[in-house]
Amino acid sequence: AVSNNSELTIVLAESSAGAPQMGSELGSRAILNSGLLKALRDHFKQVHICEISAKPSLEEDHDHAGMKRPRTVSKATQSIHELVYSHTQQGRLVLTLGGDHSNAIGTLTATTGAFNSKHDRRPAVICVDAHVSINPPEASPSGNIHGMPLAFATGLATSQEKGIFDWIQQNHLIDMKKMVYIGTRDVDDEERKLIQQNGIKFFDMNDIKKHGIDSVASMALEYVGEQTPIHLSCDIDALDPEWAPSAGHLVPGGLSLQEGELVVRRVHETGNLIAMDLVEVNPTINVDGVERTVNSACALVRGAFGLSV
Ligand code: EXY
Repeated sequence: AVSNNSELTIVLAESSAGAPQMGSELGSRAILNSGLLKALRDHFKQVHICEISAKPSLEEDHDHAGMKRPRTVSKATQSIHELVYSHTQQGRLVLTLGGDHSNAIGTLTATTGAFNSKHDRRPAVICVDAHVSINPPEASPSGNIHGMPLAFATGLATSQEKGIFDWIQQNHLIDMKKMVYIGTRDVDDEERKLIQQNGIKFFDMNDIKKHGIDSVASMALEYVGEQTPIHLSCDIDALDPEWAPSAGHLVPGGLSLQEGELVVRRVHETGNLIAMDLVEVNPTINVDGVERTVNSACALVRGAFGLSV
């Protein structure tokens, strides 16, 4: 196993500054407080909890180079990075509960940086997501940084501007050859080009319909290789809106909860999971569906860490 698996750090990434609407900052606690914390405490020898919030900044945070609220997001993700980096280096598993997907800029750069410095190898990244979220700012149709995390984490996007992602270093960047998407179905033209140009592996919903989720999980895991630490980055919108209606960017035709659970359990069974992100649960959207969405999020976390159903 690549981590000691007996200690878990939970990072509450209570920031929605990367999304067009607020609300996902309430997702972290909604997920944790629905029985999940107790289940995780029963399962792990030790559970550490840390929180990072990004209150809407009172100072000026004007758009920069096609990004909205760049300083607020940069600052929040840098704090997340520092936390996740140190806990990963201590051999702990890390679960980050969002918040919007921009928070993954902090988590992905952290696990990669920590494994690079300690073990001299970069983790694989498995993204379970309806989107590929790899828009460089200049290509983004919206300017929302939650559509950009993989661009910054791979180095396809960079910023030299003081206070705007200038903290990201070369040795934090994830390996595009060890990256795979599962569940994609809403990809911008520019994103499609980048995926093709860089040979990034993906299994979209058509692949899942064609091969079945179990074969797709096998192919994805085979692609990343045995003995490779895995960072699992889950956006709740990978699931069909039926299973996760309280999310900001609903795309029909997604994974059933059962399919989502199968993927995360297969990741668990490798014994190589080092970190998981669960982002974009927004309790202010489709209020009637919050419980359902939170339950789905919990099921994915439980599956990824091998808790009983
Ligand atoms: N590709 C679109 C954009 O960059 O604005 C939409 C991104 C939505 C990201 C969602 C929440 O994870």
